[in-house]
Amino acid sequence: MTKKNKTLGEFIIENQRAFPYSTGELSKLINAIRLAAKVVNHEVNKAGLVDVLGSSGDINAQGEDQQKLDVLANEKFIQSLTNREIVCGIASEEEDDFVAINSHDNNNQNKYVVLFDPLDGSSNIDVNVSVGTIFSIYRRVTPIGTPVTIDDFLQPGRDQVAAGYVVYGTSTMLVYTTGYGVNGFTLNPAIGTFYLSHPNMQYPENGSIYSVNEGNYVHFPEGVKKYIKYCQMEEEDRPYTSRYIGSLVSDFHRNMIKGGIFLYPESSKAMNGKLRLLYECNPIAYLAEQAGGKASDGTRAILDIKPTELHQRVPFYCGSKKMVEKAEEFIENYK
Ligand code: P6P
Repeated sequence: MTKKNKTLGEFIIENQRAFPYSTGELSKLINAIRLAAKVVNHEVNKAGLVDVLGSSGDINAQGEDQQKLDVLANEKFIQSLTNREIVCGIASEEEDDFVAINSHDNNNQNKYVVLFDPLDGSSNIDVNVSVGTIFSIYRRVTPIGTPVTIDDFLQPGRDQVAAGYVVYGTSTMLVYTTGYGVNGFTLNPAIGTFYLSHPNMQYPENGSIYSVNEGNYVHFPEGVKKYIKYCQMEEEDRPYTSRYIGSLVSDFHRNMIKGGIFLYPESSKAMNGKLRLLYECNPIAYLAEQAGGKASDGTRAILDIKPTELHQRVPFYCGSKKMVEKAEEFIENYK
């Protein structure tokens, strides 16, 4: 049984020992993310006090109004990853194209690329609802020492070497996996240290929470409508409880702890749904599978999808294995 109260730093070192031939770069990468998470946490927590609310006036790659904290979080993560001389390329929801990181000190020998949504759920910032950072890490596929190309970023989620999120909520947590289970660390803001609070997180195989924006119901495919009605029927262990925060990281985090399903379906308004494959669905799907859950686009496992564009969107059904399988059954039967 993993000892609680271990710090994230101790945990990383302990796991580093598990990979005797690793160069420690992945550990340095997680440490860089840890630092950026603490800086962003500080800014998010004081957002209501300092004039960082409201729009920066810029528009991001999604055509969405860019909140100042989005811009700040994006800058902090890029800065932290760049300063540590660890990655060779970065892709962000806030950047139209990927950013090549040329590290002169080690002659471009860095082998990891990082994709992230620096502040997901940012529309919730000025109403004091939890937001999050989501990150996804791959080894580059093009030769080390050459400039990164789009191919280094358009990898299937199954090839991630690590993924995780920071949830800036009632407490700030860093939850991540390197392919050996999911572990959650809670920040003690008084000393700026993350402590192992949720070792070996497991997705309950079943659950009684469903999370979907029911305001889009009329636009959903027939199978999704039928599944939502199934959740609401008074039968067996139902009706389920409806819980929807409108912040992916928060909805996912709650469902991973309590059991449940999150749905962001395609609709007549958005043929591929809203969530982005590379830096929202893939990392969340990797965590879900590592914790024993499931994530699909309604028919295919999210992690098996071969990406074609940096900011592409996919329908997203993620959570307790049996709940996702039941939703897929309805989607299949009413195609
Ligand atoms: P809607 C936040 O903007 C986000 O990208 C996810 O965090 C969240 O799950 C989803 O959009 C909410 O979208 O259309 O229900 O407001």
